[in-house]
Amino acid sequence: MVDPQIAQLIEKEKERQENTLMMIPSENYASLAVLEALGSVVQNKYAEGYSGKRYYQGNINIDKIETLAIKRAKKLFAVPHVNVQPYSGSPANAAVYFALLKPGDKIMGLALNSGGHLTHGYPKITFSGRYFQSAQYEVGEDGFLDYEEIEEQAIAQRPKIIVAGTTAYPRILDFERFGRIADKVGAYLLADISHIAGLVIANVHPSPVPYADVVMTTTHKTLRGPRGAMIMVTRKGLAKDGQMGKRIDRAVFPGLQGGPHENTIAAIAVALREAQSKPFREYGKQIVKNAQVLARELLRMGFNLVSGGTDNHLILIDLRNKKIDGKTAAVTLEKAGVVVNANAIPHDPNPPYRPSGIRLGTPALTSRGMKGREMTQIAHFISEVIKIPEEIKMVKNIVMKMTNQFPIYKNI
Ligand code: DSN
Repeated sequence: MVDPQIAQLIEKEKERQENTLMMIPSENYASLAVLEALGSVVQNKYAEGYSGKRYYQGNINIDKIETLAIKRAKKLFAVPHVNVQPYSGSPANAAVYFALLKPGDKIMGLALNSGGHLTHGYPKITFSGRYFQSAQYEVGEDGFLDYEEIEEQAIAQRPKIIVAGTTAYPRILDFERFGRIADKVGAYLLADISHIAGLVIANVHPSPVPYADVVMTTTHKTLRGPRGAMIMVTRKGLAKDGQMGKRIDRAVFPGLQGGPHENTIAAIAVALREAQSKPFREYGKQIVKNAQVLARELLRMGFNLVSGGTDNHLILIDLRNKKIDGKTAAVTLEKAGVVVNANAIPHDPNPPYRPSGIRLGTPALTSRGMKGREMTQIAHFISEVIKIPEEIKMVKNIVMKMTNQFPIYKNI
């Protein structure tokens, strides 16, 4: 063995993943076929440029891999232009801004503590809030987006781009409405579907493609591929600017990135092939069914859920009535084998490191084949551990029994 220390740590990570309930809603298990492509010799190759126009020789196979990934993404999402090279979601959003905006232009996105993302214009500390002006919209007291208010804000703020995308919003996004608002104020619409791409494919969340100019997604969340991202230009975007695809490509390379990670791109191609299948669409539907059972049971146990429930893969619990903060709850649950993350709730009075909520989701549990029965049990585990921390050991044992019945690589 070349490196027993790392080998042992990887083995331990495998055991940890097998023996715990992975409920961070942005995480998932990539299939063995995806992992195989990711760990293949393709990673040895430099391929700066694009298929047929590389700055390095030796890309005969790489060109075919990247072309196939693009072809599959175009078909799956019904878009005319795709770039599969972004290293991940943040660089992908940076590339969209770099392509469409000038420094100082205004980005309007959902505030972080309303369930947005740092790259959606979070002020002062992120590139999106430092090199651009930013206007942030928020969810209302009921936890839902208020589209009339968003429209009023857009009219007052006149952003150059509106970002419709979330990381902790449990409800359907009305992309059609976002599209109308963007059109009204002459802004581009970027739909960041990183969390919900798999749900869009499964048809359990409306697609933004008819309404947005650009759609960005990471590839490792509900899409269940490797860690990477794709930027898609829609027909609407191309009709506005025939050069939009080229501008996006130039922003990714040479604007922001160097050599693309072609092993990741090969793994994205594999994930996209998997996502074309009927079982994947069934999987997407089951993610939502599972989340809704979990939400219903948590409500029955006296938990307050932001917005009162969920339409998608995630649930945001407001823990204030349970007299525990999100960080303490997440650390306690981890000891029982239930892995969630502490998360701000809308208008959170607590600081970001010790927020008032936890965020949990069902994409990874659903990949293991779990269904409503297990969701009901898991709601009980969560309630027990938060109510009676002395029960941690007992719950951990039951979690182990449950995870043993659902080996990760049986279904995928
Ligand atoms: N870090 C991702 C998430 O957990 O939602 C967003 O980038």
